[in-house]
Formats: sequence, structure tokens, C-alpha cells
Amino acid sequence: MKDFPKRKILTLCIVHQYPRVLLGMKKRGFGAGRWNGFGGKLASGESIEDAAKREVREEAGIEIISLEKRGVIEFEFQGNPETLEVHVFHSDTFRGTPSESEEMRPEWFHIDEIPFETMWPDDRYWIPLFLKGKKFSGRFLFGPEDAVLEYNLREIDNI
Ligand code: 8OG
Repeated sequence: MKDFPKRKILTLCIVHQYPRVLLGMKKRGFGAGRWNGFGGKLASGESIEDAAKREVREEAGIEIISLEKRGVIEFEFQGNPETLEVHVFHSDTFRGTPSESEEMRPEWFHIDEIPFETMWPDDRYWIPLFLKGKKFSGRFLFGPEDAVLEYNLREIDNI
């Protein structure tokens, strides 16, 4: 049977309280061993924004008060027909204290000490735009060992 292209929508929320960002060490599953923002798949019938807030609550134990969509990035893996469409959110206000969950161990990082070496390799391209308050859209193609084979990234006015 032919493989039809599939698209999966995911959220990613980075709490940014200048000069720090809240990241989590992913303890299991896809992306384990890497620092990342918090996020995941949509539950059925859920809006993208509600999913973003729920994932932060479940993974970091905090309640997001306000968030703003900053980017949409498509990820493809060579030889895999599935596209991941990741909606990237910025938040600067939340309630509670970040706490470790089964999936993530949260930690604050100064923006000059973001651990890009232990993050998804695309992050070093778009996080600088994110930190500058820009909106962006992009696409990354990963090859073996998650090397970036091709990418495009552009700033946009509206998202
Ligand atoms: O539900 P699950 O934990 O599998 O969701 C994956 C999370 O990882 C989700 O928040 C989206 C995010 N994510 C990718 N690919 C990439 C990537 O290349 N860079 C970053 N920073 N996050 C990613 O799925």
C-alpha cells in the first residue's frame, strides 16, 4: 500500500521570564535525554492553545496564565512520510512552582546558557528569534542521527 503523507500537530511552550527560560529534561519517549520546552499532542476535540496549557500543567506542574503563539515549524525525517507540525508558544506568566513530573525535570536557564548541545539540533536556529520576540515559520528535514539536512526559517508578521 502507498504511504500517504501524514501530519501530526504538536505544541511546544517555552516560559520566558527575562533573563531566564524554563526548560525540562525529557525523561522518556520521543526526545528523551534532551532539554526542551513543554508540549505534546492534542487530545481529541482540544484546541491547540488548550493543549499547550494542559501539557505545561502535566509536565511542569504550573498553570500558564497567558501565552502567545510565536512560531509554526514543520519537521520531517528522511524516509518517513509523517510531518510533525509544531506550534511554538511563548509564555511569561504562570501560577505555581515548576516541579518534576514523570516525563520532565524542569530547570531555569539564563538565556546566555541555553544548553543547545543537549537540545534538538534545530533549536539553535529558531530560539534566537523566539528570544527576540519575533514570529517565525520554518521547516527542518532531519537525516541520520537527527542531523539537519535542509531547513528554511523566516520571520513573519502574523501567525
Ligand atoms: O508528546 P511528545 O512528548 O512526543 O511531544 C514531543 C514534543 O517535542 C512536543 O512538545 C514537540 C516537541 N518537538 C518535536 N520536535 C522538536 C524539535 O525538533 N525541537 C524542539 N524544540 N521540540 C520538538 O516533536
